[in-house]
Amino acid sequence: MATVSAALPFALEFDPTTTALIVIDMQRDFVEPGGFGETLGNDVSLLQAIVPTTAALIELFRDHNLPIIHTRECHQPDLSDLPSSKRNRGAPSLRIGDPGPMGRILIAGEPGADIIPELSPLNGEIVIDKPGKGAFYATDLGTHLSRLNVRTLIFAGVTTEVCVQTTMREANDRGFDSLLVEDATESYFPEFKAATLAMIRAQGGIVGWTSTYSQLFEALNGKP
Ligand code: TIU
Repeated sequence: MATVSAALPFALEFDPTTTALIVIDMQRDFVEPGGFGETLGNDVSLLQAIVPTTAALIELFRDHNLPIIHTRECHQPDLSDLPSSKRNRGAPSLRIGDPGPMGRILIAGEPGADIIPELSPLNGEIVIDKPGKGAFYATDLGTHLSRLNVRTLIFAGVTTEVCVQTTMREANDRGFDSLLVEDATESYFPEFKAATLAMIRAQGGIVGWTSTYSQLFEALNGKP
């Protein structure tokens, strides 16, 4: 067993052999200019700050030979998995499926839907394409986690209050213990990130735990 002693709202004890890392939607469409995030009116440069810590977190799991799952929010080229409510919401400069500078916005197989090169999955790591904000909805994520006997999920990625929080809540309802790594997640809205971290930890960890990367590192490797 390992313990993240400084996790909030209290120490998280977990078994590393039944733990996986899930990196949510670190795609060019959210992190780079010209993609989905920017068409929604966001300053995507804010998200770039977490890339080095997220890369270190992925390396930590690779070093321990623990499962790593990468997700990508994207849709089929024929848009058959895109509800009209999602396509038509708001007033983006480009809608999902429209051609943009990184290919069609949020479409599987287009350059914009790729994970950013700094965090590219290695062969053997699981990549889940998901049509929703939550990674369990309409995917085989649950099947992978049962096959791997995973009980604890460590979360990273973007955006904190949208796809990360939605997936963490889905995981919570399915009986997983979940910890979000604070410096490996980001939002276009700093106040929403802060609120999400507070919500997760509130009421005795109603959704799960939070910690920093170095606190998790210490739990897996001992003090540096
Ligand atoms: N818009 C926003 O903050 N997020 C998303 O649309 N998707 C994810 O969070 N991945």
